[in-house]
Amino acid sequence: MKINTGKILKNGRSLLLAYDQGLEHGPKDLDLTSVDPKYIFDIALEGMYDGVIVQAGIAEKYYHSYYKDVPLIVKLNGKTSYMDESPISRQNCSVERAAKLGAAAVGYTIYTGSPHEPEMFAEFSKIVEQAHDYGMPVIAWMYPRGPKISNELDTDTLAYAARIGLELGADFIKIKYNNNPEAFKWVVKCAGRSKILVAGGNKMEEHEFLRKTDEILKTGVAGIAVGRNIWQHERPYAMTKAIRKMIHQNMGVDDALKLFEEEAHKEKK
Ligand code: FBP
Repeated sequence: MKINTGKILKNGRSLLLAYDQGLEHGPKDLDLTSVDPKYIFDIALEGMYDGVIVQAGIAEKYYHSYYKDVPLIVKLNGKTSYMDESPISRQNCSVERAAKLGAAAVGYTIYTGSPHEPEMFAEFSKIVEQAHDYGMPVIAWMYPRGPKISNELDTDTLAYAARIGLELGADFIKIKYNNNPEAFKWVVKCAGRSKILVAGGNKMEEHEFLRKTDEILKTGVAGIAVGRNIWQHERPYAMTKAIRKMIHQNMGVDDALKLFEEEAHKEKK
């Protein structure tokens, strides 16, 4: 069966909007605006994202035909911030349910280095098999974490996580950036034909985020899967336009910054 990556990947590049933080971190990440999933789906649609990532419950209640132009990515596992010692994230949604919800792809987090790694490997492998039977691509959040991991951003640790993602059958690997572009190229290499998407992280000042995105894109990744740096931003559409141009039209960071300023000014009016 051919894996249909074309819905979430355009000319080898992808810009995804992540909104599973309500479960992963709790409402502390949200405010009176971003607490409403409709706000995020509207940004995803108008911002022409290549996919929006949510848990099944949110997909079920908020993703409907109006949003059909935004590919839906259903996260199949999740854990709360109460579970940080020896993390395990168990499956809470089947591939079949995701397919019924209209998913273009599914996602699953593996905490490499956790004592519960074997359970997550086993669940993930079944998910890959089932999703591929539907022709659906699988995105693996490869996050080193647990007592054996002293530095989640260590290059060898990230490279190992990326390699595991490839070997377990992930089509895309979502991973954190180590702020070292030369070293990160090795992480990208280790992922082989699995495509790397970099996670956004805590909200930062827009100039910093755009500069970081530019640096990341030069390491050979397919794109980014960003959350808080968009929907916690007071100008999410201006941010989106600038990032989209960088990802899909190779716009340089200085032009992207200029575009952000212009668009932010328009958004203010
Ligand atoms: P952000 O861009 O907001 O960091 O989202 C990316 C993401 O991978 C989310 O999908 C997920 O909820 C979160 O980061 C998990 O990060 P962590 O486990 O480090 O809190």
